Amino acid sequence: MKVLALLALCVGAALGKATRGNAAYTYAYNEPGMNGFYQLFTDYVPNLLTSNFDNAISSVYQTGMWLYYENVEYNQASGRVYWVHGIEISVDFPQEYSNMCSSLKFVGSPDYMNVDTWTVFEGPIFTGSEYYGEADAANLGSLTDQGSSIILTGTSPWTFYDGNSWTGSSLCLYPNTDQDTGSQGQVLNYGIYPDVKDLGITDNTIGSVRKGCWSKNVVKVEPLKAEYRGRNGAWGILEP
Ligand SMILES: [Ca+2]
Ligand SMILES: [Ca+2]
Repeated sequence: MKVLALLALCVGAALGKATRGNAAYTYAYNEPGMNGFYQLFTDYVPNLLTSNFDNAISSVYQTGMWLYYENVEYNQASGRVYWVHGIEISVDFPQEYSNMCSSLKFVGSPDYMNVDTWTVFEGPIFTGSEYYGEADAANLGSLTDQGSSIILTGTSPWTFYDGNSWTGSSLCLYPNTDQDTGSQGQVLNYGIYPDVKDLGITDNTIGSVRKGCWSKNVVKVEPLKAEYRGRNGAWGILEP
């Protein structure tokens, strides 16, 4: 039994990232205006029942980018997703959108702010499992030819290819859809792409990723629709 438990722990760790600094944290409250009970989260939580906080979150105070999912396992079953990014940003979720979160995770480096990273998600609107990188990748492991949405952090562009080992058709994405500036002048940059089909990428075809822009196809997109945008952060609701 002990071996089994340990094994489960290792697999779980591989499915998420654990923060070791202040790059990503969220205080989640069960009442609006950062009132009531709260919990501090710094890691991925695939099921908030385990934290005794399922369908409880009404407001948050956070740094970095966090995704809040209506269902467990990052919406293994289809549902809403809230995205929130910023530096010491507070968000009151609207009444009708409160008390729905059943899993959550952060996006980007676990260690430092604004590191050059890319994350490819299995489903659109950042759902399902993910593949995370801070460097070139000749394939995306189990998510090779599975990617349906992408988030970039930091300042570097990345080239995405439909073949393994940087072959096939390609395009460049920049982390330029969103930018936050903190009170000390810290900056966070994001490229938030909820559906690869909107970028001209065929769904489930991403085979490799390379740092820098190595393609003549450079994607330009409209800013992501947000519920709120301010100097130090923004947030929005994505519906499946
Ligand atoms: Ca829920
Ligand atoms: Ca997919």
